[in-house]
Amino acid sequence: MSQYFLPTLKETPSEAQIVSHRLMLRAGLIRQTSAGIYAWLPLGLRVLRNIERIVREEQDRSGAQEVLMPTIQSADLWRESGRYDAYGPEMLRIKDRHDREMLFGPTNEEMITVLFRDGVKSYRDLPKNLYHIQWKFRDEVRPRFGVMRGREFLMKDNYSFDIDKAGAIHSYNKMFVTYLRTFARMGLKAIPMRADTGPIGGDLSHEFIVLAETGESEVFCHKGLVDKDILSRTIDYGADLQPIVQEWTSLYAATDEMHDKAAFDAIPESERLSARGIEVGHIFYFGTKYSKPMKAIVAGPGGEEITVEMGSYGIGVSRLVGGIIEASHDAAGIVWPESVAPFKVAIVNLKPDDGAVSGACGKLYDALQAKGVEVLHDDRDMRAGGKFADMDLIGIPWQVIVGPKGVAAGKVEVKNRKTGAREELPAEEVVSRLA
Ligand code: P5A
Repeated sequence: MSQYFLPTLKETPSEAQIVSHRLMLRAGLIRQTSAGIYAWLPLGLRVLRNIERIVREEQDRSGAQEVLMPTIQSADLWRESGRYDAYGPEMLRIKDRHDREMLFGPTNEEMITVLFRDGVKSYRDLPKNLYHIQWKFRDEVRPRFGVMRGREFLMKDNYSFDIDKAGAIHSYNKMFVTYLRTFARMGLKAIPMRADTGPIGGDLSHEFIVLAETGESEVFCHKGLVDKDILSRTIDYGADLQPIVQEWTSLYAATDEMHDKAAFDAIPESERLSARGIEVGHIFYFGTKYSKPMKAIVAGPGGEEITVEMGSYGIGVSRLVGGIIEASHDAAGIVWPESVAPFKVAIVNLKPDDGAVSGACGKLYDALQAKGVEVLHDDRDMRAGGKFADMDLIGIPWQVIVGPKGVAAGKVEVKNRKTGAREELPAEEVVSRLA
């Protein structure tokens, strides 16, 4: 840590209105560079990458294939679908040196449709599901709450192509289940709720909502969904996923745009929940909205022309960093779930100028690293109180506290950030315990 770029703040930044934004600034995860645009500092970037990794692993597991499309797109591409004029002031429109109209992509339905159209000609090549993890720009009217509603933000977006509606619904269900798994792995309870389709289009859509008082969305659901275990078991993606989707959609859950007051009021009052939440993911089935005007057509078994059925699926990767903090923090700071934590273990060196203590810390550091455990060593020359406060603020799941008395007795103290539980352990046991 004496060498790490970790500019923590003692004061609460006045511009931050919600706890995750305050903690992200205080813990040195991000810095704002323009309204709604952020630089990721080393600690924050590690969390962002961990979230990305989980998203990627679950996409790959579902059978989706990763591509990488550019951030800059041509206006003509969007004229093909008719969305160039429809999108409005949220789109950042730019001109290149030849006066050609370009834009910073707010989403990629058009671009992927062209890639598909040029690459797939026969029904035999279907289904296809392509994803990428790429920066988007939306010139939001009110960028706020840090990375929660940014103007530039990282999204995982994927796009499914099927021969018919039944196939497209299967792809939709697959992503529905993939999202349940993805968010569960991040320690989040994200509830699928019927949602409005807005500028993306279509008539079937779910938002994945993490309940939080500071959330921007107003939502209504059956309490049974909150208590329900988000599934984390292995899923056979080839199998019929309808029963799992059914399990989640048979109880009432909707965002305010789709809210059906009469249906909600029919639920016994003690089982109704109206709350606020954070939209961490959003999935859409929109059929031929893009494939028809853009002529994404394949040849069917008899040579007939088939316009492909599509869906698109988004996860707010950068928003999730804030969302996870909203769901997991206490008065002292962030409490990272292990799966996304920037480091799993932090060694708190209470006396860096004491050779025996620093020697013990160095040995522990090397041993943990050799076992593949991500570890941070607080070797800074400052008083213990400040170190403990910083460590709780940045939220590393396990703290190993090493001081002169313990070292003399061959012992260290291990503290769990989440529970606060402390345990004295022989130094040589720490590695096997934490690895
Ligand atoms: C689905 C993927 C789409 O754009 N097209 C491709 C579809 N959906 S969406 O709902 O508009 O966005 C997907 C997710 O991106 C996150 N998100 C944001 N995160 C931070 N700042 C923003 N301004 C922002 N806008 C959207 C959300 O998590 C959303 O669910």
